[in-house]
Amino acid sequence: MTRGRFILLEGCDRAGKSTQCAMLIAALKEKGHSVELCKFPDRTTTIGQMIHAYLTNAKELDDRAIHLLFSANRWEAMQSMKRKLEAGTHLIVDRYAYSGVAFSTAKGLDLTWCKNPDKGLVRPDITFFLDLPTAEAEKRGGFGDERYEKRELQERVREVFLQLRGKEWVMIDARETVQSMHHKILREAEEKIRVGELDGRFAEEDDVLLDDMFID
Ligand code: Z5A
Ligand code: MG
Repeated sequence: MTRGRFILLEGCDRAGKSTQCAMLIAALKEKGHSVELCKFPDRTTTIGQMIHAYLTNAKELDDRAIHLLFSANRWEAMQSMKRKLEAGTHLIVDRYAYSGVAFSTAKGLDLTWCKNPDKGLVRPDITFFLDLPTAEAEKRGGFGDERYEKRELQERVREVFLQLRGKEWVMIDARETVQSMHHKILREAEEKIRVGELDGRFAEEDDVLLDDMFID
């Protein structure tokens, strides 16, 4: 049995990450795959509740302290994520360490410092980056409700995201319709899963989970 694939959706605010995660999970399940969603921040844990209080302006925290909480929120999920991947379940992940580094660096923290706490997390097999101009994001539902939903910050976040672009990234124009984005994401995700299952050489090389997020 091959391990599950780690499929990440990252990108700008309101770009449709959560919408696309739900559609991708439904489509892959219908095709008989074992698939689960992981969402960061996971606001259900104790650490996640502290993050939620910060994002909704109910609590003030030092920029470095909140950065470390976002990272800890990923580390606390790591054993369970690894177990699921090793058991052959594909994980569809809604935001991850790229968001962590992009937001904190855009606030003024040092890029290398921001990467350090996430070093060693399991690396995604494929990352879809949903790219949306801030002016378009502002027109979409709910923009402006939380702490980081401000135009200048969002523009800096996008610049850092693009600096972090890895070789596993697939760029998706989030100005397209929900359906058109879904078709592209599903096609690429299925291809990634198919290669993992059928290509012996690839599967063998890639059999071990890559615990090397941000390790050069
Ligand atoms: N953050 C951080 O600082 N550090 C970290 O380590 C992590 C996160 C992991 C909360 O994240 C904040 O935490 C976030 C980054 C920071 N801050 N900001 N800003 P979150 O993931 O909980 O945020 P969210 O509330 O889910 O928003 P989102 O992720 O930005 O939205 P989305 O998932 O990309 O979009 P959506 O919910 O699918 O869709 C948004 C709206 O647009 C909705 O009305 C849709 O119907 C509409 N939509 C979606 N697709 C389309 C298309 N194609 N066309 C037109 N309209 C569309
Ligand atoms: Mg979302």
